[in-house]
Amino acid sequence: MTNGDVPVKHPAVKKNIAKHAVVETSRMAWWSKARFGMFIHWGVYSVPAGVYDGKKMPGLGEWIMHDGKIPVDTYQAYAKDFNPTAYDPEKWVQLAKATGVKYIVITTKHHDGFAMFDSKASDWNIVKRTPYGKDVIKMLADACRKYGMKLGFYYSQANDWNNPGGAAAGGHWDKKQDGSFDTYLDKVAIPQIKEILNNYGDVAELWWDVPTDMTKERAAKITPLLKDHPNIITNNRLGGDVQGDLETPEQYIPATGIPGRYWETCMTMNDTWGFKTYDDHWKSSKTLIRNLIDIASKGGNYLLNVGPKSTGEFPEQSVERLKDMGAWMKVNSEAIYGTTASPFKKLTWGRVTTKELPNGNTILYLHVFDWPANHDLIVPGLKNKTISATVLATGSSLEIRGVNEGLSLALYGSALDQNATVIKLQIKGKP
Ligand code: FHN
Repeated sequence: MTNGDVPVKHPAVKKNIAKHAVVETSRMAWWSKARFGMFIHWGVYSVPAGVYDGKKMPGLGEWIMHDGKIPVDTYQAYAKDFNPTAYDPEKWVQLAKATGVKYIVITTKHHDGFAMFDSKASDWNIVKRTPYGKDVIKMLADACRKYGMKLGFYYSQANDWNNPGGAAAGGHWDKKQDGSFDTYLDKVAIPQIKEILNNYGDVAELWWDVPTDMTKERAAKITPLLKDHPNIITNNRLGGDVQGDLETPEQYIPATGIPGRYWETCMTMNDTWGFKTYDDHWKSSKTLIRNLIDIASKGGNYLLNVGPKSTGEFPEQSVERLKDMGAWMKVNSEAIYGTTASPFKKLTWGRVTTKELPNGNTILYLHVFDWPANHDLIVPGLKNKTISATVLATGSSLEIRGVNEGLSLALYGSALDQNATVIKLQIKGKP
């Protein structure tokens, strides 16, 4: 899994850049300001949680049926043990808000075809097949509405390893899954997309994924379903050359952002989207905070994943990191929300986010990752600008000196954790 700065690799994205200039529209305004969302991958795969036939499975938690070539009847038996009695959606939403997240995108149906909502199109769902028997998507939608959290839905429109005819990257391993893909689309996917669009209130984002066998003709049967929902933001993964609103770099941060497109980097905190008992490659809270800063400094959004357990609780390691991020955001969120990309190409000491003010002035937020040993932070250009500089967290002002290559800012004697320092530069006019 790659993390950090990598060049934009996808030819399709390069094509998008040519085709789709970013047109700031009111429907994207809330999203552009948000900068930070929470992905939630939750399903019946949280029951095996990475273990099948007594073996620790190496792959993604939510891919266990595919990777283990688990027969339909064996896999569907997990539903009998799916009883998330500790599920408390209000607690989830309150933690998301305290973390500084502005929207949540949850899996309503992943590739295993298990609907986390009460679906009339397939009884392979949480209401019909589990002892819990409740519509967890409705419960979450109610909690989001109560606390003013925007809610988006992930839907695996093509891959479905249980409903007959659903696609399966690499082909089905159990004949029970065989069937016509177009019949699956007509009888399961399209009716379920209508259900999630119409039964749970406002949908902020629709997150398609893995468009196996999705032709332009098939995609053209799905896109009209959105015509009565003009404000829903969609991504670039429906298939059939439908570009959607968002590019979706996965597990990496494009080195120069994706100019000309809205983009949302989705990432895990460890090595899996769906919960696994045995996954201990957890990124540090500092890394997660720096990812958020890096992404915002390039003009993108961070969609950070949580994989709840089968009990309905977030893993302890996720909660710990969300609380650390919330503590940082409590002090520094002004330097993330509503900002745009840095005006500088590459800085040795950290990242910059920008805020252009209605009065024509500019705020630059300097996110200092590595304070220079000689205490002098060089900011290129700006030499003859009228500037004031304060430490965001404390308001204490800094000494500024013009130097050849720009501005030198000295921060002496700060008690601040210099790895988390954000300096607010207020500039008269443009940088
Ligand atoms: O196959 C899925 C995977 O399970 C996960 O949902 C990620 C999240 O972006 N998307 C696909 C892999 O690209």
